Amino acid sequence: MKKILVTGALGQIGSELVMKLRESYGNDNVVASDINDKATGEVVESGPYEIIDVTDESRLAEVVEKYNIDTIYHLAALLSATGEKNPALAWNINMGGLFNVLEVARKNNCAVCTPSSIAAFGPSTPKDNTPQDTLMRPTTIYGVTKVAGELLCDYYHEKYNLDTRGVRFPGLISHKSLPGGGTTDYAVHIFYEAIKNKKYASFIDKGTYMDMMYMPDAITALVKIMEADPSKLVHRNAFNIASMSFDPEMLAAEIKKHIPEFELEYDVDADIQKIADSWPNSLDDKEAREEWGWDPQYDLAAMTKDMLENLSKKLK
Ligand code: AKB
Repeated sequence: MKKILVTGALGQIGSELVMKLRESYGNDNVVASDINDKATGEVVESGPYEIIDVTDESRLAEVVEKYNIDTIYHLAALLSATGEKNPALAWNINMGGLFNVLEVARKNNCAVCTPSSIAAFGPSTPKDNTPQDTLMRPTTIYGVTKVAGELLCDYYHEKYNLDTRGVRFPGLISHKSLPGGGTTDYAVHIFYEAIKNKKYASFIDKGTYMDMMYMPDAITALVKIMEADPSKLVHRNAFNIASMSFDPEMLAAEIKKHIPEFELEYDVDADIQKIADSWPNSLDDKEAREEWGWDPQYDLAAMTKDMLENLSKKLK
């Protein structure tokens, strides 16, 4: 049986990934960790929980040794909008944290899964149907840490034969935990406001297309890539994955099918818009489909329906 450690376990992805992994591998075999020392809730209460600051390598090593961990899902990171406000902190957490995880994994022979992002691309990348292997010159500190992280994971695989794997996540939409500090967060906030106030002022401008994904597909991707036959993986650490691409108008039109009174307004944040403008409109995920059977289940219509149903119950 696998012994798994998840860093950043209380974040938007972690809080759902931990519960899914515990369902599959058993509660005691999945150790959740986060920097939060006052956390409560299902992640903390349904299995082991450890406080870890990923910039502290010795603490990471202590937990890995204590539980005999063989697989690390490393999710702790600062996102794009927050990163631009404090580039030094973003570098420290994203690169320092990843380096520590890889070193501890090397010394304890753990497999490592770290998500990259559409942010690894930049303005000179082909915008539409962005290929798996292409020009990558990101202009945000978050993007710089993501592309460097992909290369670092490749390096540990090549040099130390460490089993490193990962995907490039688009904006993730979910109803359980809110995202924090991302450029794509508008696509989550819009649902809360649509249900509560029947209107939303978007900080991303009309006509700005970005890839997005519903959380159940994102969780499946993380589980599936770690279960994939390693001999079939050519692009280990940075698979493009995609399921839908839309701009705020398209998303609002879909929401209106369920809430006809809903109104979309704009209050564009120039700094965040600049980040969005530097990212691709849509990725080509052919390699992920071919190499490990990536097959997303939710398109814009299915995601919107499910989000509204679940959030309406939650906000009642
Ligand atoms: C962000 O907006 O920063 C993230 C991402 C696309 O990686 N959601």
